[in-house]
Amino acid sequence: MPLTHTTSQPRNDWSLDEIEAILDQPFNDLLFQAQGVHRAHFDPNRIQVSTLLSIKTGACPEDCGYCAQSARHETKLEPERLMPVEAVLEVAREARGRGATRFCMGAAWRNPTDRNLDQVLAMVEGVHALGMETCVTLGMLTAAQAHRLKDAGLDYYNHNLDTSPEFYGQVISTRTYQDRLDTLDRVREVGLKTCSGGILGMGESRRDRASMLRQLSNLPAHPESVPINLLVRVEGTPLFGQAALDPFEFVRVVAAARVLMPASHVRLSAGRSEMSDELQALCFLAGANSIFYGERLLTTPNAASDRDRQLFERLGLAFEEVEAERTEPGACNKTVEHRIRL
Ligand code: SAM
Ligand code: DTB
Ligand code: SF4
Repeated sequence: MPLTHTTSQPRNDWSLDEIEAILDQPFNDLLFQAQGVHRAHFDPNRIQVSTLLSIKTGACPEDCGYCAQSARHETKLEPERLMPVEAVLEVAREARGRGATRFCMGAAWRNPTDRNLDQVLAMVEGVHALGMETCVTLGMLTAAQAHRLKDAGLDYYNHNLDTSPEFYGQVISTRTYQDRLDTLDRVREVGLKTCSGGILGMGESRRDRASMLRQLSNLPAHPESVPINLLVRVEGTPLFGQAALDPFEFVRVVAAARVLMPASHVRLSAGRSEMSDELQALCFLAGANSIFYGERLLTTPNAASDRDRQLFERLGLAFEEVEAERTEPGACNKTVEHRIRL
């Protein structure tokens, strides 16, 4: 019996053994399964694009072992205070001018203070007024803060589980896995769309990768966006010397994410600048249908925009944007062609 039917409804009762069995399949069988699921839910030749901006950089009190922005690691990063609202809107306008329609703002905080949040709300309102979709990632939130973000017109909140509950303690000690699940609950409960995924290549096992996918796919509602990051090995972080992950293992996880969360956008996130065109193409074949577009991620370089444009042309892929419900009520998931101007 197949492990999943391509037309089946999304499930949130996956067992770890089922997910491991999906990951353990011969590579060609796994990609065939993922392709079937992908084509049942999406146009396979359209990719959603988001643009990222770090609105507050570095000096973070958390100890995430992968992160350039932790004050506990000796990295070369220059900390920067929370940007003025107008400066953020200037970058957003420029991104919009190049064709971007979703703007994601990241802050190196354990959690925002209410005063910080006031400034972020003004950014969200300003970007929303530009007609762009908005996403922020600010760390842990209270329910009241989640409400305020929703009221300001925020569309998505990014908060990653990062890895399995079992491996988590080897990477982060200053916030618990349950803290992350609690923030995701609060965000979902106020009606925000969730963006949640993890990082591969931190020394975790395949079972850990299955366990992380189980956490994500068994949430009460699948995250609308699932970023799969390949560890960017930043000098000065504890994970700098980590051995490179087998690229086919990365593709397997993308494919399994597609099978487990069939209607979610699976985002090929950090690490693309180190990936060959062929590896990225395999990820798209495995069901990845979203990327970060632009020269930088938060603090590290992203794949160059002209390289992305060429890759998309060579693969016959078009950039798409999912229209926000607010612009066309009842028309969510309507896909429109989205051309990036360089
Ligand atoms: N400070 C907030 C938090 O951690 O919740 C938001 C920003 S944080 C940089 C967002 C996510 O970026 C992390 O959860 C992690 O998954 C990803 N990330 C950070 N550094 C990374 C790296 N070196 N390689 C891959 N992903 C990374
Ligand atoms: C996500 O999953 N990846 C993005 C976004 N969400 C915020 C961040 C990647 C950061 C990569 C390292 C850096 O540039 O600092
Ligand atoms: Fe801080 Fe977020 Fe980096 Fe962790 S991932 S150190 S919380 S900025």
